[in-house]
Amino acid sequence: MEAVADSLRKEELSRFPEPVIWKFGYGTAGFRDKADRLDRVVFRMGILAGLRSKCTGATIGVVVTASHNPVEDNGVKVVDPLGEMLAREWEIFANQMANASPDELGSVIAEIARTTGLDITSTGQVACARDTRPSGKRLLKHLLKGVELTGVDGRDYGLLTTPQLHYMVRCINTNEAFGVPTEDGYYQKLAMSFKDLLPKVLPSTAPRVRLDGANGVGADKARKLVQVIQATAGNIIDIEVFNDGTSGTLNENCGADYVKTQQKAPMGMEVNQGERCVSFDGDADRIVFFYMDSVQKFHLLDGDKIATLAAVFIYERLRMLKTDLSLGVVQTAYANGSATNYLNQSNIPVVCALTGVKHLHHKAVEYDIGVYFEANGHGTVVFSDQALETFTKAAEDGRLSEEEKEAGRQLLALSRLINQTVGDSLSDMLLVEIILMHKGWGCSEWNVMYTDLPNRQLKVQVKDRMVVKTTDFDRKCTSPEGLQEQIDALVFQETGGRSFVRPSGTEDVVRVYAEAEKRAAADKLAVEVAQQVYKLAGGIGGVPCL
Ligand code: G16
Repeated sequence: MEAVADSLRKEELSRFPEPVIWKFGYGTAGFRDKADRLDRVVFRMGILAGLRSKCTGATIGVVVTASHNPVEDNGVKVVDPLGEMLAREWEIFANQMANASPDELGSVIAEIARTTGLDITSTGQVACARDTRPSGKRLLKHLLKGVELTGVDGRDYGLLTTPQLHYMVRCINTNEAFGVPTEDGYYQKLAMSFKDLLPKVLPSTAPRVRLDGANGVGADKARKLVQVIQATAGNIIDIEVFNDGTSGTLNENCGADYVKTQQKAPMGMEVNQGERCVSFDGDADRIVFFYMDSVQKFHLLDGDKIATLAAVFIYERLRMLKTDLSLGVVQTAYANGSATNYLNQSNIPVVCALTGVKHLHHKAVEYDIGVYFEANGHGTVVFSDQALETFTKAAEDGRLSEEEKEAGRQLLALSRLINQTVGDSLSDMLLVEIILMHKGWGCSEWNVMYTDLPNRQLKVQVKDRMVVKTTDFDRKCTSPEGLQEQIDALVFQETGGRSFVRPSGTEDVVRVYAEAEKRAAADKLAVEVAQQVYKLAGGIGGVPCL
């Protein structure tokens, strides 16, 4: 073992002779930073993924992406065997490896091997992919080199959305029970399930969707998906793609994060009254919907609205089946108060988790059907084996009515349409489209399920964002001293007010969220809380404002 670790150390020194100067943390979704600081970390994550593959005896995935972050950033996310996020204990190993000095690296690797009992001589496979960032190719090469040095086979899938890579990993490790591990296999699975879910009476004209691809990898993949749907099921949905990266910059004035946080339509896309629009983020793992009404007012349908729509659709069918399967919705502190109230009133259990889909996913699998979405549009639905078995039996049970059998068939097809491994813009878009078709709704009918409380998100730059510490799923802050008291006092002044702050796990900022009954009050609360963060947590740059 020591000999292997030592040769890795020597190989690294020859590639990256400079000392380790940046401090990295495996944040909300892996390591993220300016791309030019990441070469060594990505190389080391190749080694880590190789070790993880040896340890699990399964294929591990790695995506080079910084998702919603600006184009000059990049990042690396490791994907576990069933397409889920990297196990917590390996996040700790990832941190140790990323921050070790070149001289310590060998012993860190040897310690990981000892602790996990992995056989360093075994083989394995790591599936790698990247988004469209200019730095992606260079970083992917480092990644593959790191994998190779562990004696594991590195497979380069090239340009994929993050959820597509999650899908590949799950397919490979389940011997294709989840699907065929190719890009075409992914489109075929979605297209077939979409076709299976079509209502008996189709809308008179195919739904039309205008798609903001954030100038990222999702734009081209959406076009490919549409082609496969048309070949499979005919012209049943019409999707026009904007911000496809041919002229604009990745995530700049466009994409799901921009639309959600700015609460306005992206640049690069003309939005006419009533048209259904969607925005993906840079690696297509988030989606939000939006439209303009007759007075050109912008309306956002975010992750909360998607979760509610999906949960109600599933709930109605579960009631038809009269099963005792459990259904629950997992949200984060960012969930709009109105969404939580609506679910409570609909008798659908709802719980809160820490920000980061990895946390929501863990909670969601506690239900037979767990719907989880972050308000930012990142989420999916997971189904237990028992739920799938129940739907399969119901779909074919001659003792049930046609309606009941149909409910079973639809839930089964839904479980295939949804990318259960992680939030997936393409799959989530089809999920919403099919539910809207069944309900005969457009965005405006969907939007009136409940009315969002006006809300505002801001970012505050501080010297060290980690001085902000939180508890109660981020809803209260315990440090710096006195900040929570200030927030409480400000919230107290606003009707329906709620606010919290937390350090971002993907950007070097503290995030501020505020909601209240009136738009002006939500904006005022957000600014005032941000100013307290600036004052008490060591703000830098300008004092926060709208
Ligand atoms: C990532 C995570 C999400 C999280 C988001 C923002 O999204 O996957 O779960 O909500 O970051 O995290 P934070 O507020 O900690 O910066 P993405 O789309 O960038 O991968």
